[in-house]
Amino acid sequence: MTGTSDKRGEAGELHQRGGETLTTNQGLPLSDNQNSLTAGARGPTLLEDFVLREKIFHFDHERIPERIVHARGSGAHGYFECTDPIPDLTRAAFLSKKGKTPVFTRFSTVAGGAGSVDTPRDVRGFAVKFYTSEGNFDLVGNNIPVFFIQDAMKFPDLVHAVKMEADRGYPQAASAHDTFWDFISLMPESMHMIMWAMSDRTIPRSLRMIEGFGIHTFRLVNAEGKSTFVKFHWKPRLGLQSQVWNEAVKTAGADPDFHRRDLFEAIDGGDYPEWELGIQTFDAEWAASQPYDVLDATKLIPEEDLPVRIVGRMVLDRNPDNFFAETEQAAFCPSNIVPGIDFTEDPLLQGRLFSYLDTQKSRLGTANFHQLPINAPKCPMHNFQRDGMMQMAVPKGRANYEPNSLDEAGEEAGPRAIDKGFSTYRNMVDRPDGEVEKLRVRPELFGDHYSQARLFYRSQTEAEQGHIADALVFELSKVGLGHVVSRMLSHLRVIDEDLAEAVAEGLAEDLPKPAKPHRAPLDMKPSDALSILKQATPTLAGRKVGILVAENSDRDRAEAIRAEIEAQGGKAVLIAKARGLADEQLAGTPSVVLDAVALVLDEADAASLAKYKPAVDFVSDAYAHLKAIGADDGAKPLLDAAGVEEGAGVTSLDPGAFAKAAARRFHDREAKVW
Ligand code: HDE
Repeated sequence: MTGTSDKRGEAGELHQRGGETLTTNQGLPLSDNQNSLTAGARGPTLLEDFVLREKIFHFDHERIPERIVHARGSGAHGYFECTDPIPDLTRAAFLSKKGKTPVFTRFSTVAGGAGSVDTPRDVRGFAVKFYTSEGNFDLVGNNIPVFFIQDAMKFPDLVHAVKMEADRGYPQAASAHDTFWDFISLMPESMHMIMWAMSDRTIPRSLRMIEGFGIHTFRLVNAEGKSTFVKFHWKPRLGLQSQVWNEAVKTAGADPDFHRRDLFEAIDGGDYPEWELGIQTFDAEWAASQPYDVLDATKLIPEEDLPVRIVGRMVLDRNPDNFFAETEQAAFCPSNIVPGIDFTEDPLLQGRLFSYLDTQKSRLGTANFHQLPINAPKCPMHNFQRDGMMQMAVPKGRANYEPNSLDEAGEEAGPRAIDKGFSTYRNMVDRPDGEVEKLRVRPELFGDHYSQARLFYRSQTEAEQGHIADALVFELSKVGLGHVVSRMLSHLRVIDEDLAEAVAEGLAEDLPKPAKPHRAPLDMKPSDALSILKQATPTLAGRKVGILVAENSDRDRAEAIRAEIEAQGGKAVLIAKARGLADEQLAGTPSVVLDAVALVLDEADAASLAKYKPAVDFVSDAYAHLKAIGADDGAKPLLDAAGVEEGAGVTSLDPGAFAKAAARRFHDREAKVW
């Protein structure tokens, strides 16, 4: 009996602490949320306990199927602002006049599960839902402007091949394994994408520092019904920045949520990430004169051939209130378009128009998923679709069909289609004899699989080309099937002989005969816009600098460096081995989560830190990851222990000189460190 009254006391106290009254899902006020209903204090739990049953029942069903691809993602709310309206090109309201449109954006990796790490080598999804006044427009893109395959028919094979292998259930979130490379080696059309996937684009420093691409050619349609082809681009205000592979690997361990945390903290701290929306536009005649087919998603349009025109900007300024309700339940569909935007016959896009709608039913369990707050349009929505599981709306009256004349009897007749509503652009695919031919063939120019792979590779700096070769060596070294490695080398020979040789040497393999291309590759003019390093402009914006201090440090110097970094838009934190001496503790802040380090130490402190592994790693990793290191003579014992040599990027502690170096990475160091 004593037990029973104690229980009541405990529950009562907890209840007092909350604000609102705790209830069941039915609204029944509860007096005890801590103890099951039992027959006596030590007796069995009673089946009657509906409070317990409801709570456990709901918990048992908390999880929903994760996305088959792009399961791991992070989202944020914000707005799109049209700054340069294009009513001449499109009648889409949100692009026709200056003004803001709310958005929700979700970034993702592709291969890993929902709980996988943020920094594997992988493509990043970049999906934006625009809640426009004419309905939701979803621009569901990636951070790479091309794709692995040309036809939706191959997507399930691609995804099966890259995901964990069917029998063994690994590797998680990695393309470095047999089945992926087996598939790729049999798929010449993937070669262009493989160049991008093996480049530093797939190991970004931050989601705030990636580009986005709609990939497919879409149409813009103006008020007169004139169609213009368009490619969509997102360009990050913070510039592009990648990690070094070794750094990405270590980051996966140091902070599995590196990108999610970075996005959340930036927005939480008022440092709102921003992208410009750009378009490349062209007509059918221009398209016909290019050496590639604009309906082929494995091809891009070089910016040098067709400049990107900026029409607006997107700012992400609000974190989700609830990860599950918003980020997890967000349902993007490329088929969500608005009047003034339309599809093309790109066979990859056509397949996507079915898949996304279909998959939401499986993930969210009902055809009414559009009623969830994150998916619901913010403009009025009326139609005759009714019922279904989890119907939230309560339509009135009898008018659930069309046409009807119920209004003649004085009843509500329901909504009507209007002339200026969406109508599909009438692209004439008819032959002169009036017949429409349906074929399962690819257009001839889709058969050029290597020209743009070569263009991408040859547009990179030497350091970036080295990274591509290293990435291929790493990935292929994990492939146990000899013939697959050999087949990949044969493709690389067609892309670029030097690349093939570098990879073959790294793998200690002989070079096989080159692959036989369906169409001989062309030498396209290299494009600087394809290289991260050629476009890089040094900046501290969005970057985080660590200042290592100890007992005897010159605090004024450390603060002067912090002030300079912050004056230039960066973040700076003091780090020390001892809790209490600085903002963060050295053991928990390895330099992989920083962009540059300054060592404000006297010789005694540096000598003692030189015997402390996390301190030596802190410096040697920063050095190996090509980051600026600011130090003076005092830090020498630690620099020596970490193997740091003088040279570019190793500066004094002068705040100006260090801040200048901290704004970039030093790729010329690579030959020394790797
Ligand atoms: Fe997706 N893709 N995809 N994809 N995709 C999905 O839809 C699919 C493709 C992309 O943050 C799925 O809601 C097919 C290209 C992003 O929620 C699924 C094909 C591009 C996201 C699906 C492609 C993408 C997805 C899984 C070949 C870049 C995450 C869950 C025809 C332009 C969206 C879901 C989010 C998600 C199918 C190819 C981007 C299964 C069939 C090309 C960013 O429907």
